[in-house]
Amino acid sequence: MATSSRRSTKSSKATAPETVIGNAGQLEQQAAPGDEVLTTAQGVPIDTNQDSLTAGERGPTLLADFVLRDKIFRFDHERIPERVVHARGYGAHGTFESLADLSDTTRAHLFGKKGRKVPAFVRFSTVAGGRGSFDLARDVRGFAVKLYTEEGNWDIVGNNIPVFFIQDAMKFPDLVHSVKEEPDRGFPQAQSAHDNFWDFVGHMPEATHMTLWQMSDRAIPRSFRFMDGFGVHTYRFVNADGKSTFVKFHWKPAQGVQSVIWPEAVKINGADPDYHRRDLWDAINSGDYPQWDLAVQLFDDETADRLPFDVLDPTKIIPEEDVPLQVIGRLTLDRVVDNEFAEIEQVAFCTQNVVPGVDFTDDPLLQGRNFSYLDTQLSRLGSPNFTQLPINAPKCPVANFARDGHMQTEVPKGPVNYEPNGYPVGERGPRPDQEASFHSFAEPVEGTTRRLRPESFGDHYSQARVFWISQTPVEQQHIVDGYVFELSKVQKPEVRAEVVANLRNVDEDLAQQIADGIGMPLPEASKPFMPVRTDLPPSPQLSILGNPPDTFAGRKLGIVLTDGSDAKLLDALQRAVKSVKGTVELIAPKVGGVTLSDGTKQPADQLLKGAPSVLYDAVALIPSADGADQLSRDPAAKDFVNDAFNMYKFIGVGADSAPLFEAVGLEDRLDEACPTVGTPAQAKSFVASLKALRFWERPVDA
Ligand code: HDE
Repeated sequence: MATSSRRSTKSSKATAPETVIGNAGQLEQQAAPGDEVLTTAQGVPIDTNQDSLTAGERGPTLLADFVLRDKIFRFDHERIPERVVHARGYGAHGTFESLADLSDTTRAHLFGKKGRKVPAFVRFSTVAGGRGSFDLARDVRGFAVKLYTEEGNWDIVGNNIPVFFIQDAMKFPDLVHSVKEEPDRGFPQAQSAHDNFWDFVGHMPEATHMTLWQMSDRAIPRSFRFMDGFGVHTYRFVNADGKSTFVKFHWKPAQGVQSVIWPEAVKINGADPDYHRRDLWDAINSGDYPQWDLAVQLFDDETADRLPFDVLDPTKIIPEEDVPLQVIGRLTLDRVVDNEFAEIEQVAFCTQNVVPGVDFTDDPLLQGRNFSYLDTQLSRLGSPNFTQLPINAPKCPVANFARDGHMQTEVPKGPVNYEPNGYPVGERGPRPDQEASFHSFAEPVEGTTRRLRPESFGDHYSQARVFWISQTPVEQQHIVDGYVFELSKVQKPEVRAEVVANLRNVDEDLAQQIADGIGMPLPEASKPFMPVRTDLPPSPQLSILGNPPDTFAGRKLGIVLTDGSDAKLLDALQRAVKSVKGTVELIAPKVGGVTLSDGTKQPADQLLKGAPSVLYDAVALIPSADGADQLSRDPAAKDFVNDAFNMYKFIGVGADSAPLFEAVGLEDRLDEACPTVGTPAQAKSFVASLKALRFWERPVDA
């Protein structure tokens, strides 16, 4: 907005804004020195922001009131169509640094030398829910990265799950229709737990692998910071000689991968629907910058031919045990957005945004995406000039003969908007440059035009089985629970049967457990297109719990205080958490705080009734004896303890808190993850134990 001197007040009066009281008591702050002057969109300064122009004191509003019309008009058009998928998301700015010289493999300038840095923007998202839905839906998470390189924008538009539901773009509209709200009733919102989704995937054996991932803990991440990212498709790196190497992209979080459990997700969605976006915002603003390594799997045509799956099939992974990961860069997110709409909502990712040295393969899903993303931006952002929006604009020179269009913000100079032309160099406009340019990979292509799925895409179950057998028993139980929950929301028994019939091809025990959980007879197995391979070994890398981060860094301890809580103990807990790079939130019966044992007044971060323990990775309750007595009668305090216990969390049990634990009947069930925390030394050892994150051994249904 304009801030010329004409627009800032010159008044030398007091700096406090002058508050004018209107005829009917309405308050208005008039511009003070340093304020910008309020104007219409056309820049006309206005005298009041409270009242419209009427004829007479109680008379009609006049059409002549251009100030009112300008304001309402701008407001009426504030919303744009939300994304047709991935509508709910959140993002941040950062930097990507190359950690490898890959010039033998790709001519991308970024990887020409170790240490090259480019600005980055990342948007994380859920898929099915609308823009206002909750963060902890059971859903795939989008992980879309825009790298503003010297050779143009490179977008890696990935997910936190390495495979996809379908093999061909032709099925995408059907998939999305099936998972979104059912069209007659307009619900359920942001969840796959309904008939249409399971009906569709039950009829699509190729979706079986992805649904196993979706029912696993991967679909309920603890935070965006604790997720993997995957490019999913096989791409190509192409070097200066035009030689291609296949590449799969993986983002590995330095923070480790971590998820919540389903009963926790259900409660978090009510307690804090913005749990994930708040987490990212808070972490970055506190200087705890999340980082991911960019790792690649590089392989040649011979390796691709040797693998038991088609590398063009996006429902398959390439196990890390077969083609190991190689770290080539690091992404750091270190700046929150200034404006959610201008940056997160208007950012436009396109899979076809690649740079010289990066190219596509014939994965049919990827080919379809290359059309869809550009196309969708037009209906979302309204103009092909969306590339000029600050968040989308490349940070390298852009020069071509594209002109005009809605919302053109550039003012091209000179008479030339075509080529070839006879104007001299300097006036004739831009020209191609062979050396610097993107050259499409010269791929030999032959064959007859046809609409047929390749047979090499036909093994729908073997990798689903690999995923299943690679999980720890706790993770397997979560997968079973996920299916039982979702299929219990399905009303048609035949839809449930179809899904379980497919799962019998993955693992009989899995199918049986789900059937038992639902209380249905085991249906006959569906007939696989190809024999299922039972000889493939597990891939330990596919388990989250088998690869624990072993740190409390970036995690949060919630401490419940009352009047009289031990000041020294609180200090010891806070110091210990800080030393392991975690954070603390203080919770009290009143947010105004408590008076500690030494008489100091300690403000709280949260009101106990507004901060259930599901919001914390671990909790400690250190009330005074009187405080514990009061908490023992407080339903919010009892839920706090019960949930923490039933969700396998570490609980620091204050020395005087017995009445509370007795009130919930846990006094005899406290285990090694519920130690007494009464002294600073106990506080220290309790915090040291938190790196295990959960105590899965706890028999919660005992
Ligand atoms: Fe997307 N997808 N997608 N998708 N997708 C969109 O583009 C589409 C697919 C992914 O934060 C849309 O700008 C088709 C796979 C992410 O802005 C749309 C197909 C993967 C985001 C679209 C797929 C993704 C999108 C909607 C199958 C993981 C959010 C708004 C052929 C590798 C990006 C938009 C953001 C968004 C189409 C499949 C990831 C409609 C046609 C596979 C992370 O263009």
